[in-house]
Amino acid sequence: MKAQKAHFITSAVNSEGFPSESYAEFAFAGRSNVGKSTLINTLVGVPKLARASNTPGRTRLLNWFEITPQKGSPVNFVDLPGFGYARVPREMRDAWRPMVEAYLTQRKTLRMVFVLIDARRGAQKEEEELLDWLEEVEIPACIVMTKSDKLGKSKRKPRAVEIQRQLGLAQPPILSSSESKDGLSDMWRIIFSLASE
Ligand SMILES: Nc1nc2c(ncn2[C@@H]2O[C@H](COP(=O)(O)OP(=O)(O)OP(=O)(O)O)[C@@H](O)[C@H]2O)c(=O)[nH]1
Ligand SMILES: [Mg+2]
Repeated sequence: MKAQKAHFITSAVNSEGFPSESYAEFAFAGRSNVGKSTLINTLVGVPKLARASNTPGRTRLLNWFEITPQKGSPVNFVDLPGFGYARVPREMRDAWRPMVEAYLTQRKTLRMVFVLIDARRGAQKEEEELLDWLEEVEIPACIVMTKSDKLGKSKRKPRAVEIQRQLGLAQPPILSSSESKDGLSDMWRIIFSLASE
């Protein structure tokens, strides 16, 4: 799936900087280096839309992108700052939670949070806490296991089932890869169905 048009809207650190609510919005959350920015770029088919890098902690702001798919109405994607990177200064780490929670609770156009988990690392305390909190505040979440290309083919499905059990999910997580493009069509299906509600 290639978007017809995609552009960066703005970055923000707090609600004063949020752009006005417009199209249905989808946020990408997860540990630093899990592949949030890369997944956005791969979904959209524009390699350098969101800045991806080998340096964890790269995305420290909330970044909005407007995506116009070939069919259907435009949507916004939000690249959230990553958590769990030890070398980020303490004040940055402490700022993460209020910044992200303010966004997630205030945004009326938010339809779903894709919570990314590295297929090899699995879910740790931080991911479990984020998922518990999202459930508590009734924000729909969808788990995506990234970098599935780094697992052998025969290990992928069993790993997804393992994480499903660990997190008590109704369905197994989506297995995604920016290399093989696995999982992207499943994600688009979810995005389109929620955007058109
Ligand atoms: N093999 C493989 N590598 C990936 C995949 N997705 C991301 N990567 C690599 O993982 C690294 C981190 O990716 P980013 O997209 O920058 O991660 P991020 O979650 O945005 O990180 P922060 O901005 O620090 O929170 C980069 O070197 C990517 O090339 C994938 O599906 N497969
Ligand atoms: Mg990033």
